[in-house]
Amino acid sequence: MRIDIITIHPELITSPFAHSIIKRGIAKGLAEVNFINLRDFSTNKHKTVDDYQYGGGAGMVMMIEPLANCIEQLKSERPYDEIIYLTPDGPLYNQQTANTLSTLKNIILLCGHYKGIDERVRSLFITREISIGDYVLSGGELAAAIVADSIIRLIPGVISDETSALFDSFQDGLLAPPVYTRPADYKGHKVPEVLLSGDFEKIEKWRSEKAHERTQQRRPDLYQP
Ligand code: 6GU
Repeated sequence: MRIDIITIHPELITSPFAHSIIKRGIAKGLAEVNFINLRDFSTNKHKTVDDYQYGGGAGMVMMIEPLANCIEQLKSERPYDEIIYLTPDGPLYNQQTANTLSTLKNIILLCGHYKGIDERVRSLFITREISIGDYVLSGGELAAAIVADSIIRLIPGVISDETSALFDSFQDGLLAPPVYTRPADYKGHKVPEVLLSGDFEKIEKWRSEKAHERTQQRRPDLYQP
C-alpha cells in the first residue's frame, strides 16, 4: 500500500513512521509512505499556499492552485483509490474505516491548516473526509499520522503475530480485557488466578467476560451484548 501525505510541515509527521511496528512494515515493503511538501507547488515566488478568505473574517484559507497542481501531478503518476482530507468537520474516524482503508492500494492524505482549504478543492478532488475526534488540532498532520498508523498496522504481515491485530480493542466491537505479566505477585497485588491456571478454555471465558464488562462500564455507547 502506498500513502502519499500532502503537508506544509513534513517535519511534523515523519517520525511516527520511523519507529517500531510501522517502520518494520515499511522496511518489509508492505507499506510506503511519502511526504509531499505543498510549498513545492506554490505558484508565487514567496512560496505561499494560503490567502485571505473572501467575505472577510479571521484566518487564512489554503489556496486552490497549489493543492490542485499537487493532486493533479500525483494523479498523473498513478490511480488513487481515495483522496482523503483530514478535517475536524469530517465524519468521525473509527476502526471500521481503518479496516476499509487498509485494503486499498494508493491513497492521498491531505493535511489542512489555517481555516481550512478552499471549498472547491473539496468538491473537485476529495473523495473522503475524516475527523479523528471532537476537538480541534492546529493542523491535519497529527491526524494524518494517526490514520496512517492505524491503517498500516492492519496490513497482513506488518504485525509479526498476524492474529494479534484482530484481537485489538474495537476490532470485535469490544474493549480489550486486562493483561498482566510477571511478577505474579507485586507487593501483594496478585494476577488473577485463572490466568495462571493453564486452562485455556477457562482463560478465554474470563477474557470474554472482562471484555464485555469493560465495554459495558466504560463505553456503553459501543456495547451490543
Ligand atoms: Cl483531521 N484536523 C484538525 N485540524 N483538527 C482535528 C481533526 C483533524 N480531527 C479532529 N480535530
